[in-house]
Amino acid sequence: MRVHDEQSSPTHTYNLRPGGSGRDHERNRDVDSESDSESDSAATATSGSGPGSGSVSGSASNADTDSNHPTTARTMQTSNTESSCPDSLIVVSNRQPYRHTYDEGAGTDEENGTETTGTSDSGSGSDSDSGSQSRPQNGADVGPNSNTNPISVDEPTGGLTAGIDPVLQEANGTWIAWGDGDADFDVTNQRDCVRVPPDDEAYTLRRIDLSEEAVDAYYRGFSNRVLWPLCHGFAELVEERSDDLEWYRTVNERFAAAVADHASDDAVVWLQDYHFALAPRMIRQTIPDSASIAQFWHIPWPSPATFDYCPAHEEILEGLLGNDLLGFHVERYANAFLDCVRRFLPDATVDHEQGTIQYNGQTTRVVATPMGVDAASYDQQARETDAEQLLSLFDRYDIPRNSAIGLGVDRLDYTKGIPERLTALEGFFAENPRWHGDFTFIQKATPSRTEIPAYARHGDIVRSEVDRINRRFGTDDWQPIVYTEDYVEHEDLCALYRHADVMIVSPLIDGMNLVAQEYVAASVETDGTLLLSDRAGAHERLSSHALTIDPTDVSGFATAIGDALSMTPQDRTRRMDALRSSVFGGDIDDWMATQFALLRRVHGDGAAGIESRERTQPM
Ligand code: GDG
Repeated sequence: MRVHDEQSSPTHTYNLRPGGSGRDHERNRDVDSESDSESDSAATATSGSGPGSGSVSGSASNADTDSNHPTTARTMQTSNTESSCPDSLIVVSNRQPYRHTYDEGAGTDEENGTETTGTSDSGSGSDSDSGSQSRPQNGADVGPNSNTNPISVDEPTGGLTAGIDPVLQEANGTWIAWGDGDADFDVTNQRDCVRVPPDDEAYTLRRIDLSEEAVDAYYRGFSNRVLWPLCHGFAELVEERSDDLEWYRTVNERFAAAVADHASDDAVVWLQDYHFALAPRMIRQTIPDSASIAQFWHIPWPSPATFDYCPAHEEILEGLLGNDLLGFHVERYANAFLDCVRRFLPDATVDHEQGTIQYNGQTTRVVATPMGVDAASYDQQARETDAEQLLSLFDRYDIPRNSAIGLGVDRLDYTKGIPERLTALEGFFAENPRWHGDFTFIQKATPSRTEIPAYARHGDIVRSEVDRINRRFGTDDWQPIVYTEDYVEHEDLCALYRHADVMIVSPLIDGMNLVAQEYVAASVETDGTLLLSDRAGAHERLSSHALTIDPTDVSGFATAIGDALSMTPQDRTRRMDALRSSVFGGDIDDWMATQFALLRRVHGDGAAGIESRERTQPM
């Protein structure tokens, strides 16, 4: 079965927009001390030459886009001045979709600590660590400051960022994100806005300028030293530093204030992830009642016993209950959230069956909507791989050409179960000498949050384990584990996915895990096998035809590697066909369409329009 052949190219129209807003763009306030509230037209004059298209004007003549939209109830309104920031759909994320940087040699990438020449990892787009895979557009001219180097623009090429970008282009909406590029504020207007994409301006990117201190405390502090470990059940790794929570509040306030700047009566605000747990309530207090607020929480939600360790846990819950809609990947996280509200906010009315919470006169609907990947594009990219490309990858990594391939692709994060995977591989090689030289495992590990001690320690453990195992089994001609922290180009990643005989996805816990789905989408020969941890959100979608592993059961894990390698071709294909049906049947476009369908219901009818709790899509 060739599932991909049955997929039509995704030309979804998202019937989200509630109509043109005609709101004047008077700024309520601007907490960004660096920027002021100059008029839009004055702001438009910023930067005569800019990146990509060579223009950074706030020109917003996209009414035509809307007129092509078959399901829009009201005609989309062109922004009322050149640099007005349009309304209706407002996306808020930590990571921005486009980043402007000066071409003056490589810098250090915030998210992965590696040198960057315009690529930023990886995936979801909701986080610096899981942001867009980006590719640089070639540089334009200079910004208005003294730096005369050309400017490059990273643009999204994968993951959530790439999924949302065309929707915002269609909706002429607004995206609010941290501006982390060194040229970012040299191309924005005086309201910190720039029209994007650079070569086809369609929506407004509003950048939030954060000081190094703010980033360290909000992002590397409360977000990733407290919320990340807690939500993943690693309470022992929580590191509380004195100012981090206060900075987290401050940064949430700044994003909330930016939302208020752009929110019309019928705005739909869609926040991404755990960097913004407090913002929804702040936003609710400042934007019109008729506007809707939704959030997708991309990581797990912990049990009440674990969440009890969270500083300001009531404040966090109250913040999130500013949302009309709160989404998780899977039911168990949604349920855990409901459990936490019941336990820590006794005044809230929690209806587990309906998935609703009444608190402070507001209803929040909690849903589980598993996220998919852009399956068609992984399929297509994989098909474009040629033999030469594969051979050059074998040569690059010094892999014997006849070797079977195993693959792992992860951020270097303690949740991803890489040490456990290495131990299982060691067990496999110890028990199966006949595979020495004939099976090579490639581990791509993307350094992440390296300034945080728990991550630095984890990276050291992984690297030393790889060395130890390679010393134990390696020969002059063969290393059992090829380990790389280098960024792998999208095309090469798809080639590796396509040709990997075994893909190992073994997190100790994972909100979803996109890599598992990407592998399946790129397995165009249907001859690979997925080993999948029962603790990944993806397991709920893919368990029936992946080989399930408990990542901590080293011996069972090692056996499963052997089972995968010795599986009959028929069994492999049967399983992979079924996996591909799942992955193509619930791709990123389906997920987006689901989000917007839910948003519309919340926006239009409130909780009254919702009959029952949204269930995780069955396989
Ligand atoms: C969070 C949640 C949830 C990695 N290295 C390279 C590269 N990648 C890409 C992969 C994939 C992405 O990074 C990783 O996504 P994951 O979903 O596996 O994990 P997180 O980064 O932890 O994401 C997670 C996700 O948000 C979405 O909600 O699934 O549970 O933790 O897309 O392909 N891509 C390229 N080169 C690399 O070297 N091109």
